[in-house]
Amino acid sequence: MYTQAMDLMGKEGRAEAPVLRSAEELALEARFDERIDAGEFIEAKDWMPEHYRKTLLRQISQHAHSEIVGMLPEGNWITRAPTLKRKAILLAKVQDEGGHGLYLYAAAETLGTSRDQMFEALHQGKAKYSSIFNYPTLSWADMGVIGWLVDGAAIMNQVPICRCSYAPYARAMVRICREESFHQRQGFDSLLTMMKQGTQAQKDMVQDAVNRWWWATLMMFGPPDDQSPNTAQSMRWGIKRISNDDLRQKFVDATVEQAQLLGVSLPDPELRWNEERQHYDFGAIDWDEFWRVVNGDGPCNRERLAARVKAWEGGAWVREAALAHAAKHSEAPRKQA
Ligand code: BYC
Repeated sequence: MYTQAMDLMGKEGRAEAPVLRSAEELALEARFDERIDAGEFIEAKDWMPEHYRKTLLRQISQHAHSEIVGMLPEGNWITRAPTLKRKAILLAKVQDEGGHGLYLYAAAETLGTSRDQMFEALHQGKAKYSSIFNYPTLSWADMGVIGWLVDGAAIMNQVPICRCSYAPYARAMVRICREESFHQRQGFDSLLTMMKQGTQAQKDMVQDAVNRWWWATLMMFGPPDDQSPNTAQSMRWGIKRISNDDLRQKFVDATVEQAQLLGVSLPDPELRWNEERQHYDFGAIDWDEFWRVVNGDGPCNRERLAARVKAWEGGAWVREAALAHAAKHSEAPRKQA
């Protein structure tokens, strides 16, 4: 009656001490797998394997942290935008990123971890966020390039997540992707204006920004598939729909033509169309640099984390005031009664 099975996959998907599971749990898991295979969505109240819950929590909280840390490099340029129109667009975009973070923290909270716990993990350097936000924004052209390349890569990665098997994450992604599409287009438009109507100095500034952001953008999609410990299981569960390498290839294929339209070159001498593969070939990515940045040693890791911790500490009085206000209101009806 109490047959037990060995589960050798630990919470992070890596081999750990065997976990013993009851027959009841195995039956629940078999039913869960059937639902995934049938393309059904999983809701927060539904039974799910612990490893599925932890994998989602890891990805969604990292995604949320990426959105709010991602406000910092662009936020640096709000006061220096060249025109009122560009300032209004940039303000709206940075505000959107904050909103995306909030939808995503809310989706992650449905998995049983509080927002405060997620913030604590970020502030202690235990939680990851996208490597791309550890690079500096050195010129106004970086704003256009972040929109065009970084948001472009984000859309490529995030559209498939709208079909993620976990419904609260999928629902959040639908709205986020609509806004990301505006972000990408405003970046392209800003660069096109500089490339078609700008001075030679402005055109050079755009090319310099493209040269600095291109490789870091390709790294956003994560390590190559054969070095990605999470991809196989996440694809099995319908959390990820397309692998890191396939998304990276789709992004390169789509971006080369956009670069031609803009009149900028991409900094890769090995980039060329491969008739046989019907895809662009591209040069080797510096994965040592990627891991250095992911592990905390990129150009701006310390600065970004310090800015988030400062914002958290500086906002303590707002949280306290909001809680005091809420407590006062929840007491009010009782006093009246
Ligand atoms: N940076 O097994 P893998 C935005 C980690 S924000 C840092 O392939 P997975 C925007 C990975 O977490 C867009 N770490 O993992 C905002 C794992 O470590 P752990 C952000 C990375 O999860 C403001 C390890 O490497 N988008 O658009 O299957 C302004 C092995 O990787 C990175 C998202 O967050 C990286 N680039 O796949 C402008 C999308 N790549 O967790 C724009 C949601 C990998 O085992 N996330 N790692 O310690 C995903 O789609 C997936 O999590 C990833 C990685 C494709 C990123």
